[in-house]
Amino acid sequence: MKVSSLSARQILDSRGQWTVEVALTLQNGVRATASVPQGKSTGATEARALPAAMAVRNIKSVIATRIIHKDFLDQAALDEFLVRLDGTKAKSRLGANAILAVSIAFLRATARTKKVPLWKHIRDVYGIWVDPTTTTLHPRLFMNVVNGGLHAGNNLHFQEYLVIPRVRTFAESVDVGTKIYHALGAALARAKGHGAANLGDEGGFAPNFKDDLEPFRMIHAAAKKLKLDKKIDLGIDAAATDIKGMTRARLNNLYKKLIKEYAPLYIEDPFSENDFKNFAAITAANAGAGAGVKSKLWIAGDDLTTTNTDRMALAHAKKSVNAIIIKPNQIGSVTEALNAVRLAREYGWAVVVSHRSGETNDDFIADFAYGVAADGFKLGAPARGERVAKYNRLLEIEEGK
Ligand code: 2PG
Ligand code: MG
Repeated sequence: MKVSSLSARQILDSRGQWTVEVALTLQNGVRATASVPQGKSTGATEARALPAAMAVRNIKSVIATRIIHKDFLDQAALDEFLVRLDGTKAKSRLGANAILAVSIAFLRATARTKKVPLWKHIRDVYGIWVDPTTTTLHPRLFMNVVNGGLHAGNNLHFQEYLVIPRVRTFAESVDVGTKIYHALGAALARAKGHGAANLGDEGGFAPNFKDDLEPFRMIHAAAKKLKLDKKIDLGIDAAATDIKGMTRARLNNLYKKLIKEYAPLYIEDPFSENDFKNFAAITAANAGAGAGVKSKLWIAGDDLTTTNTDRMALAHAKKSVNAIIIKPNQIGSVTEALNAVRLAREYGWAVVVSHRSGETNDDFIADFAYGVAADGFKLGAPARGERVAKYNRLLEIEEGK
């Protein structure tokens, strides 16, 4: 597979920050574009994204000159070449954003050449048989309906309050989640005034609350009124690395109360990014490492593990988690993100693929989540164009496209 042209430009993400878009053409004339998202509550061990202008310059002046007319056997060959060309551990020379954009555009162009949907091509590249008895072929949707932490200007310590529909299809999941989302918005406006239905970075509601558990009370009440409470699970991304002014003991008490009152399915980053020990304690107390998708509580690493197989090995050795967030832009290439999924499966962890808080309208991540048969897909609220793009792509995938 030969690349005949590669161009790059800056575009805006959903927070009005510059990010990278590339357009790549293969020698067979097939063209594809790709743009990359950007996080705000980023882990310290994530691959380095460079300022968009620098990343664009690197794509044009370094990557393009080195890859055009070179023959790449497959996705892994291209990604390996890019990683070597960068030569640093954190991809800080060329930029993880520069490398990932090229990696995804190449993936998309290859899928188009094969005339198959992107998710199907991802399944081929992933290359391992997906056991239908141990993994869900339809990832469950993790819908972030209340925003706090760094993603909103309110008083919530936790970053994300997740509604996780427990139904069979994407269409039904979207329907259940959206009904609860709308009912919650109306209830918030009634209880706290109209401004309470304003939205945070990921499209969830973002007013001030009485305490960190009030959103759960209100989500549960809204679901119950709609008779949908038995069709959902609840979860949070605490994003605890960025929680200020709460001791570990207070956090632990809050989790105990949360688990007792709401029996959540999912807690992401309950402690800060190097606290492998306290992750292990909450995992052991509630679920047990290795039980993965069958655990009654998934304790997931995000800032802890950063889609990085070295960090994952540490977390595995210390029995810190039984689930993981996978974000391709934390590591910087499609192949490395697939390797992280593969290792998570080896460890028996539940796999939750995730978008970022700063998104573009690129819907690649929906195909990726479905392609690797993730157990969950975290994708924001069903509002704002950059979030809705992912929902609508899932609906298309379900129609076989
Ligand atoms: C997270 C993400 C996505 P960010 O912490 O899981 O929801 O946030 O992209 O800001 O890191
Ligand atoms: Mg997170």
